[in-house]
This record gives sequence, structure tokens and C-alpha cells, in this order.
Amino acid sequence: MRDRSQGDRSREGPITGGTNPPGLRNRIPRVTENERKPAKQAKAAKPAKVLFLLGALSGALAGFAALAVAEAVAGAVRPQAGPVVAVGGAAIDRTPAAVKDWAIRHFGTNDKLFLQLGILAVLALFALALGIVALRFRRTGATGVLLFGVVGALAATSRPDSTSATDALPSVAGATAGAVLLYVLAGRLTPRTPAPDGPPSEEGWDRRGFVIAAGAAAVASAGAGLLGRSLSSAGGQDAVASRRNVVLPRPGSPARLVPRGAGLRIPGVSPFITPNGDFYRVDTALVVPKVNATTWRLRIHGKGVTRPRVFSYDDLLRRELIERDITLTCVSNEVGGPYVGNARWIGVRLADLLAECGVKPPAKGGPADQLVARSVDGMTIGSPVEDVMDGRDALLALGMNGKPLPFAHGFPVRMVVPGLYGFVSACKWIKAIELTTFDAYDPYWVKRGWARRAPIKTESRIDTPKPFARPGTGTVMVAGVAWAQHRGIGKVEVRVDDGLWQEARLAAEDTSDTWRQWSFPWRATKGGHTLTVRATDRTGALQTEKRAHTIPDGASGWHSVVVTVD
Ligand SMILES: Nc1nc2c(c(=O)[nH]1)N[C@H]1C(S)=C(S)[C@@H](COP(=O)(O)O)O[C@H]1N2
Ligand SMILES: [Mo]
Repeated sequence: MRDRSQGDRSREGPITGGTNPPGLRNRIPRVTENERKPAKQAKAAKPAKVLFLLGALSGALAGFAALAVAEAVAGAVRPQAGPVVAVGGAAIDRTPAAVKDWAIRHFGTNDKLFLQLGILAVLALFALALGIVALRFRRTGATGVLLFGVVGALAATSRPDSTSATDALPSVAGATAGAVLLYVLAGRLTPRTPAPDGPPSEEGWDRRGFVIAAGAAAVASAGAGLLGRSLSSAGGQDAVASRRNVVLPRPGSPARLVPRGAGLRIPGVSPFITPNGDFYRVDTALVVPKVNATTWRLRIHGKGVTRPRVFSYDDLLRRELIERDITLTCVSNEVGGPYVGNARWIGVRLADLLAECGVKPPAKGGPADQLVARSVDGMTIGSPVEDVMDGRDALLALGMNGKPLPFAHGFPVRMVVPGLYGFVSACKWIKAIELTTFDAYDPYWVKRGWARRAPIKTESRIDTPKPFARPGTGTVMVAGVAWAQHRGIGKVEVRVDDGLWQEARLAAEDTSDTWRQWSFPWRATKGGHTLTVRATDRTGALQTEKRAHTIPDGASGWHSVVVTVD
């Protein structure tokens, strides 16, 4: 607002009234009161409209240049330091649990894409507005662009994974480029003061200069954008190479052979082992962290850790590796939802590692009851020490289905604890484990309203037929999966409409830590039908019918599918 009374306005001449949009009146070639004639007024309206659009275009170009330059610099510095990713990450951390839940429900794994598109849309609107503002107030417009840079820089440097003030560079560089460009372009659109002795310029603005500057800026921005893309995809090459070089040794304790018959050959049923490429992914990372395994370290420290230690990737590889089939489930999985998968993990036994560091479970007098895993991207995940050390196969996993962990699933090392939802156990890209208490510390999700302790609930899902399928009469195979990790599935029953519960056939059990397929041949009769499934775990507990939301500790209820038999 300060520049309203200074520079710009005085340079741009008096405000003339008329038929033009507010804020643009001074764009019109100067006319003095007594010069003004109706004909001239009509003529003046036209360039104002054009200028309005060109102002918006300048804003758009400035916004584009700012983002492109920011991405180019981020590509060189750190892809996570780019303004869209940084602001997006900050937004994710501040999103109320209910909104996040809604986003996951509506956009699924695309929620991050929609978030980034949303941010870009907001930026675009502001860019257009600043472009129009700059027509009249060049400095205000340019300053507005700089303010966005400040927001981006603050977001980037306050991200939990930010370790250096250089993370501010992408936003600062981008905003500076955008601000300068807007100032220059708006300058081309500013009426030139006619030379005292010369004729007033007909359009009042520098058309040629604008076209040249705008064109050059568009080309340069596109170039910067492309450069940023190639830099960030080239970045992390060391991590990619370190993953390529990993040779997973044969596990000292291999997984038991999956019994024949654990995988039913029924079309439409989830395969017993979920291939890595199909495994669900849930995390807060807008850019998948690419961690170099050769420089990666894991620190174990905290309460009751009498021998704190730091482990390298090779330290872990040299230990006895165990291989286990474990079904992972996300607490955000709705009844019937897709966020569950079963993989064969290779890793080291976490309880052994903890014991070597002097950790004792609470039952044996250890002072810590919570184990907090911390990731390179600042995630914190808390698990009960009791569970991790009670003899179950809690792993620091290095391999997934015979391959080093994919980057998206936590390379180089992640935790996997049978029986606990991912948000209280399965920290990806882990870098530290701190022993503490539930009283002393609330990890990431707990701060956001989710439960401190969250064992996986007994659940079952109908995979086939799909909702609203139209099978023919005759025998229809109803089939799916059921899980109650670390308790095991004892029984699955199916009900047609309001009929009696009938026992489904269970596929062979791999372990109590894995899901179990089931099938039920149904004599389908014409008409609409509701199929419902429920499971009983090996403790004899029946899956609850009571519907519960995913927040705070997992959805519950029975899964139903409505079909029409033709
Ligand atoms: N670093 C990190 N680890 C994480 C998360 C995360 O957001 N960041 N999400 C957790 C959640 S909620 C789940 S369900 C599992 C999902 O693991 P996946 O993506 O390999 O399926 O990872 C867990 N580990
Ligand atoms: Mo999750």
C-alpha cells in the first residue's frame, strides 16, 4: 500500500474516470477532462480490456516462471525443498484427521496428486490477481510474488526433514525470478509518458517490448521447468545405485513353505502374496525419499538403552536374516477397503537388536513402554515395546518379496510388526529408534487424534463378486480374504440376504500373521441379493458387527456386497 502514494502512481499519471474496470483506469492513454469526448471513451474501453487480460497473462507467466525456477533449483538442492512439495507437506501435517480420512476415502492413493493440483490452482488464481494488480501497482504485484516465496521458504525450512537453510533457496530464487518478470512485464503495459515534443503513443503501452519479454520468459521458464525435472530425476542416483548393488543373502531362518492351497485359484480373489507393484502405499511423503544405503545409519537410543548403538546397512546384512510372511494393514482401511497386503519380508529380528542395546521389555522391568521409530522424512511411529519383544516376528525389514525394499515401501530399512496397524508399527525409511514411554511422547498420528495403541482388528472382505455385479443363476463363487494378524483366522461365514450364516471353506493357513483366503459356492437365484461375510479369529472372538470409523483405531463392521442375479 505504501507504493500507492509513491513511485508508481505518480509515474503513471492521473486517474481518469470512465467506463473501465476499477483499478485499470490509469491504463488508458491520458486524457484530460476537456479532451474527453464520447467517441474517445468508447475507444478507450477496448485497450483497457486487452490490458486487463495482458495483466492476468503477466501474472500467469510470472507464476509459471517462479515455479519453474523454484523446481530447477530444488532439483539441484533437494526435490523435497520445492515450494509445492514443501507447502503440500506442511498442509498434510496440518490437515485434521477427519479431512485426511475424507481425502483418502474419495481420492484413495491419488490424494497427494489432488493436494498438489489444489495448491497449483490456488497459486494460479493468486498469480492472475497479482498480474492485474501489477497493472496499476507494479511494486505491490511484485512484492506479492515475493511474499509467496517467503511462504514457500518458511514451509521448506520448517519441514521435519529439512536440515539446511539452503532449502529456502528454491522458493527464494523462484519468487525473485517471478517478481522481476512481473515488474518488467507490467512495465511494458504501462503507458509511456509521451515525449514533451512528440505525439502521444497511440496504444499507450509497449506492445513489442511486452511480446518479446513475455515470449522470452515463457521459453526460459519452460526450459527451467524441464531442467528441474531432469535434475530431480537424476538426483538420488547414488541411492538408486546403492539399491541396485544390494545382494540379499539367503535368510538364515527362511519362511516356511507356503502350504499348497493357501492360494485359491478363484478369479477375482486377491493373490496370496501381493506383488510389490500392487502393494498399497500409504504415507505422508509427497516425494518418495531416496536414501543411500551406504551412508544410511540406524541409531538406537533412549530410556533404558544401556548400550546405545548405531548400525549401518552392512551391519544389518551381516546378521542372521529371517524371512517371514506378514500381512500389513492400514488403519485407514474402510470395511471392504484395499489398504491391506501380504508380503514375504526379509530382515533382522528387532527384539534381538534391542536386547543387544540393553533394552528390557516392561514386563522384565524395562523403564520404556513405547518404542518410537523416526524416519528420514520426519515421521514418528510409536509401538508398544511389549509387543515388539514378546516373541513375535517384529522385523527391521530389508527385503520385500525377494527384492530389496522398493523406495516407496521404505528402502533401505523399515519396520514390520505382525498384528499392529502400519501407523503404530511399520515405519518406512527408518533412521532412529528411541525408547521412551507412552506418557512422555505422542508420535505423529497420535498428535492428530489417532490411538496410541492399535492392534489390527479381525476383518474379512468379499473380493468376488464385485459390488453391483450381475452374475447369472447357478453356482456363483463368493470368495475373498480375512485377517486377524498374530491371532489367526479360525472361521469365515457367509450370509445371503437375511438367511442363516453358512461356513465358508478356508484356504490353508500360512501363519497366524498372514491373511487367509476363503470361498463359498453360492447357489444364486434370480433377483437382487446382499452377501455378507464375517470372520472369527483363533481366540474364538467373532468379528464385530458394530460399525466404527477408521479414526481412532480402525474401522469395524461386516462387509456386504449387493449383486443382481440375472
Ligand atoms: N516414514 C513413514 N513411514 C510410514 C508411514 C508414513 O507416512 N511415513 N505410514 C505408515 C502407515 S499409516 C502405513 S499403513 C504403512 C504403509 O506401508 P506401505 O506404504 O509400504 O504399504 O507405512 C507406515 N509407515
Ligand atoms: Mo496406515
